[in-house]
Amino acid sequence: MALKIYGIPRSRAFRTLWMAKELGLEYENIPIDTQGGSRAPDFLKINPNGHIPAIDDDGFVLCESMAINLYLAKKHARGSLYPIRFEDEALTWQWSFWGMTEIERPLLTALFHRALLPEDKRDAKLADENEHQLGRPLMVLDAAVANTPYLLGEHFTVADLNVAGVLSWARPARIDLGHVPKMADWLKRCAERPAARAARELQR
Ligand SMILES: N[C@@H](CCC(=O)N[C@@H](CS)C(=O)NCC(=O)O)C(=O)O
Repeated sequence: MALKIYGIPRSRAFRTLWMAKELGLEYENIPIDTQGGSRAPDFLKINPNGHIPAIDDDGFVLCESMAINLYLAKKHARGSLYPIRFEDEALTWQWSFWGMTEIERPLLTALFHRALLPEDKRDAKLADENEHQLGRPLMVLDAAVANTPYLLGEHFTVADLNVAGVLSWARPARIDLGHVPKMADWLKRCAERPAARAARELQR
């Protein structure tokens, strides 16, 4: 049975769809939306949290975008997208948790208040404050990719995908990346991968 990926591509399910494309997996995308779909009784049986993405991998159900990507990469791509060395695996977790805890919320707040909310509901000051909060973490990321093309070194891994997946909101949120040029180059390298492009196509 093909992997089922629940969630419309214009959501955090984008991260999982990008991973599925990197891995060349056969999958079925079930377009659960955020306008009620994720709270419908049938979907709550899949993810009682009422959030997308979630997957059903031959009966194994999992939610949380970062966990899903770590699972899929470890299952299908140990030694390439998923590292083998314990230390590299730990760094992969570090960067994935970092993406969720250090940058996701301020980035999403800026995105909502600059692009997603109806204009009369946007708070420009709040958006600016949240962009300001991103200053330090983005400098940390800039330093991490100053001397190597990817977070773990020479090769793109799930660590890059998970962090770049979150940072795919930077452009629509109009985050100024001028002070973090190495990070901006890294983000471009990640975003230009064929699998990332293919996943973005699904958002059109
Ligand atoms: N930490 C979760 C967050 C999931 C999440 O909040 N997804 C949003 C869409 S991007 C959602 O399901 N919103 C609809 C709702 O909460 O009803 C993850 O990374 O998977």
